[in-house]
Amino acid sequence: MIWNETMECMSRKDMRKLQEIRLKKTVERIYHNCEPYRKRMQEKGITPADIQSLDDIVKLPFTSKKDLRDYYPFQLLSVPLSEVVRIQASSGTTGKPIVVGYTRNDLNIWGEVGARCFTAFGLGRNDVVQVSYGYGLFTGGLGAHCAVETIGGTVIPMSSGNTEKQILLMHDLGAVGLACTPSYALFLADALLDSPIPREEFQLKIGAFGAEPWTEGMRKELEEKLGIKAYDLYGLTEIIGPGVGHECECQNGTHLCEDHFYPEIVDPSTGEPLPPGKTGELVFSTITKEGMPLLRFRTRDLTSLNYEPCSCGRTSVRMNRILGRCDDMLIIRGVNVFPSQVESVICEMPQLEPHYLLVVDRVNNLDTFEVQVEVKEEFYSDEISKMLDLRKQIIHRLQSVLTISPEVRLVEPRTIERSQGKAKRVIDKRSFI
Ligand code: DLL
Repeated sequence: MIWNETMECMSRKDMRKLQEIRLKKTVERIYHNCEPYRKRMQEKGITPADIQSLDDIVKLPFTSKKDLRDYYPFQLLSVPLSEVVRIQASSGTTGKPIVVGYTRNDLNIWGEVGARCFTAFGLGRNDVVQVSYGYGLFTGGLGAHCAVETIGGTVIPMSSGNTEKQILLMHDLGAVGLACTPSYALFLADALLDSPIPREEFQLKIGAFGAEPWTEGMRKELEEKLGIKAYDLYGLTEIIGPGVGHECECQNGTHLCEDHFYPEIVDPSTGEPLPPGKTGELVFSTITKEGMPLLRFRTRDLTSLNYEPCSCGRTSVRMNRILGRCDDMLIIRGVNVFPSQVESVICEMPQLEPHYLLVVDRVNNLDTFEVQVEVKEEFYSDEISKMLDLRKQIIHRLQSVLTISPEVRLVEPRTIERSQGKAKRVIDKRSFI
């Protein structure tokens, strides 16, 4: 099912026309209503009249996370605070959070794009959906909540935590959909296995997973463990929250709601636009938002775009799996390493659980790199030679993917700390030196 066929299946030519009209209007509005943007544009010597087509977008200044911190909390609003009906904030780890204000209309748009996502996952008005993303300032809980309500489904506003109750309600209320981070879904999958309630008594069929990078291997793991179809849900606070993009039944790329969020891919180091298909940093301009519209926001997410029509019938551009964030990339002994590369190796090996941790340090001016990974119960053995052999196999595979060789520490099942929200996969002790 497609929620909004007009928008999701529009010809590429008409989509560009629509985006152009919306971009021009947004630039006009921002220029007149948001001082920091006006100043930036004046510094670059441009006015809204310079933006006549989508190609002119490259003339506009970029916006970064730092700008949102510098203009905290409300200076990037393009409407008076009286028009703002909701505040959300991102789960920043350092300093001030990133605060975003939404007007009533922005919330309607959020509901609309969320509805497209959950419809594409195969959910509808007859389905019960358990939302186990955190509720509060984080956009996951309320974003997924509003999406399910918009399609007329029945939402269980569970939030994260309280595992026993998660399992009890999932069973008793007959949840068909589960919306949470992939790492929390793994945690719930283990809890489900431990539960005395037999799997056949659960109705669960569909997972709406996102908020952190995950691999195809992790999808397979989740689909097998939970007996469901696992779909990618993408979004970020600054743009709107979950609902910026979603997979469809083809599970072959994440469709972006590009009539609302115009995407570009740029070279992360130079900011130069890259052609379709090339991997680089994803950049969004919101072209319908009122409260805090953003121009050319640098997401730090690394991916590529595919403009081929999808066999599901949607024509919207598809984003390939996010490789990681520019700031997640580790440089170890001069080599670029993404946690997702390690995850794909771990998920390929039947002896391993998809729970892992990368520990990087610097000893005597040399980088050390350790991968800790859990071994499945049935493969965990007291026989040292067996464990050494497995360790050797893992090092070998990691080396062929990463081109550097890590230390590997095999740990017992269920010893690596579980996450109820976004997983923490890396401890880089070098940052404290
Ligand atoms: O994580 C919004 C969200 C909530 C998306 C629930 C999906 C589901 P932030 O906390 O601002 O917002 O974090 C945004 O998380 O730039 C990506 O790096 C990462 N991210 C989000 N979704 C995905 C995904 C929410 N499907 C940042 N795949 C983004 C990979 C994702 N990374």
